[in-house]
Amino acid sequence: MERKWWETAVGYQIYPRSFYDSNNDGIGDLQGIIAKLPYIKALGVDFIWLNPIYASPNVDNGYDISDYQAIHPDFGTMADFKELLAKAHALDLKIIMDLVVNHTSDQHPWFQEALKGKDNPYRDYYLWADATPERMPNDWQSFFGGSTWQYDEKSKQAYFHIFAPEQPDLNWQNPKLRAEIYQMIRWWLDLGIDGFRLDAISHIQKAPWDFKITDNPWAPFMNVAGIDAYMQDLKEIFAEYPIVTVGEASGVTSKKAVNWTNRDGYLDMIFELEHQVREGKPGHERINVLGWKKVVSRWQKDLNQHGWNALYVENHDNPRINSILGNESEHSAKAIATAFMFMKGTPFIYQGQEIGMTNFPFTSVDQLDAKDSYNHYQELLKQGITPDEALQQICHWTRDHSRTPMQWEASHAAGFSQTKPWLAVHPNYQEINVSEQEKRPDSLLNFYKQAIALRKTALFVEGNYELHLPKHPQVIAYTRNTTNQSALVLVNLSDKEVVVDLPNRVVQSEAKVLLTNTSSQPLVKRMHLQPFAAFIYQLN
Ligand code: TEU
Ligand code: CA
Repeated sequence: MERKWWETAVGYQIYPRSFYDSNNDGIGDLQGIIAKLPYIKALGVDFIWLNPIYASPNVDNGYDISDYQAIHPDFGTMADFKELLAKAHALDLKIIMDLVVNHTSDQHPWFQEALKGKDNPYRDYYLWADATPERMPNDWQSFFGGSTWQYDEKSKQAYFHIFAPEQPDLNWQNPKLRAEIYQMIRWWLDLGIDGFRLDAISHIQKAPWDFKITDNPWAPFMNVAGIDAYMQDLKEIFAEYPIVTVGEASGVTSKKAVNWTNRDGYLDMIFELEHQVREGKPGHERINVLGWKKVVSRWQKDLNQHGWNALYVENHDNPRINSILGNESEHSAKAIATAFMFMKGTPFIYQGQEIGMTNFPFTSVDQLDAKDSYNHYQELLKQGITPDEALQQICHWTRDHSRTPMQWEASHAAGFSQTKPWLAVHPNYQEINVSEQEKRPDSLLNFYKQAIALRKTALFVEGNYELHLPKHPQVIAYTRNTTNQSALVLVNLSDKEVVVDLPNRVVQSEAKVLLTNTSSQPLVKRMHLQPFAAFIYQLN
C-alpha cells in the first residue's frame, strides 16, 4: 500500500508561549520558533504542531479564540507566521495548526453580537435555553468545573459551555455557522499550512437538553449521534489538500476509531485520551504500567489493519511523563521513549520531553496559571479538604507542569527570555537544558535523535504490533513484524530490577541491539533487566 507522508513522520508539539521569546517580553513567539527551526530540524522530526496562536483574551491560553484569522500580538503578526511557514518549508518541516471549533471566546464578534438579544442574526451561532438565575436548563457539569450554563440577565436565557464560561460552545446545527467555519478552514489551508490538530472535536454535537446522565458526566457531549454529518463535511474539505489531520477525540473508543481513521475515515488519526491510567492516593498518583500497556495495546490491535494511531506520552494538558512514570532521571526518560515511540503510528514529542523536563515543584496556588486547576482547588476546599491537601492534589496533576518555559541553557531564565517569563522556569534548568545535552553524546537529547531516526525505518512504520508478557506489571515487551523483518522492544518501566522469561520464539542470543539506554545484553530466555533498562533487538 502506498504510504502517506505522515505515516513515516514524527511530530513535534510546540507550546508557543513557552518555547522561545525573541523580543524579551517574557512570552514565547513566532520569531522565537523561527530562531529555533534548526534545532527542531536537527532532532529529525518532520512536522510541528503549534498550539493556538490566534487572537485571544487568553482565558484558556489561546483555546478561547476571538479571531480565527488573526495572530495574537503576543506571538507576532501574520507576516511572522508566513515567514515561519516559508522557513519551515524550506527546511522540509511541515506545520500543523490547532483548530478550535467547538467553542470561541466570549469576546469573538459572533458572541458579542449574539449577546445583543434573541433576534440577533448571530444568536443561533451559540446554544441558548430559557433559564432563571436559580434554575439552569439542566444539571450538566463542565470540564473546568461548575455548570455548563451561564445565565444572561438581559435575555433571561443561559448559554452553554463545556469549558470555561468565557468559552461559549458553537451551535454546529446552524448551517450558516458551519459555512463560516468551513470557509475559515479553507483560508488556512489555502495559505499553505500542512494540516490541523482538531481540538475537542468529539464534543461538537450535544445530546438533547433533557438527556439523563447516568455514570459518565460527559456523555451528553462525547461523540454524540449526529456528529458524523459534520465530520463528513470536514473530511471532504480535508480531502482536497495533501495534509494531515489529528483529532483530539475523547469518547471515540478504539473500536469506533477505526471508522474515524481508516483510509476513508474522517481524520488521519486521533489522540486517544485513555492511556493515563492512574494509581495511588490523590496527590501522589502515578501511571500504572499495566493499565497503560493494556490501553495502548488495545488501540494497537484495533487499528492494526485499518486506521492509524497517534502515539504520545506528553502534551500541554498533562504532567511531565518522566515525573509520573519515570524517576526523573535521563535513564528512565530513555526507557519511556523506547517504550512508546516504536509502536505502530505517528509519534508526537512534546517540547522539553526530549531533554527530560520534569514537573514543577509548586508550593502555592498563586504559582498556577491553568484555570481548571484553580477551579478544582476551590471545589476541593468546598468539599472540606484542607488547603495543604488540596494544593498537593491540584499541583500533582496541573497542566502547568508542561507549560513552564523550555530549558535551553544554564543562563538567566534557562535562556528562554532575558526578562521574567510569563510562567516560572523550573529550578532544575542548570542541570536539565538543551545546550548541555547537545554537547554530551549519551544525553537524552541525543538518544531521542537516534530513536527518531530508527523509528522511520520501514519495519517500525509498517510492522504489526504484537504484545508479549501482557500481564507483566513492570515490563513492556512487544515485537514489530513484517513478512521478512522483526524486532523486539523490551523495557523495564520500573525502578526495580526484574527477571522475565521471554517466549521462545523471540529468543535469539545473536540478536543485534538496535537501541539501548544501557550496555548491551544478549537476548536470552531469562532476562535480568536493571531498573528502567530498555532494549530494541533486531530479530532474524
Ligand atoms: O482539551 C480538551 C480536553 O481535554 C477535553 O476535550 C477532553 O475530552 C476531556 O477533558 C475529557 O477527558 C483541549 C485542549 O487540549 C486544552 O488545552 C483546552 O483547554 C481545551 O481543549 C479547551 O479548548
Ligand atoms: Ca516575546
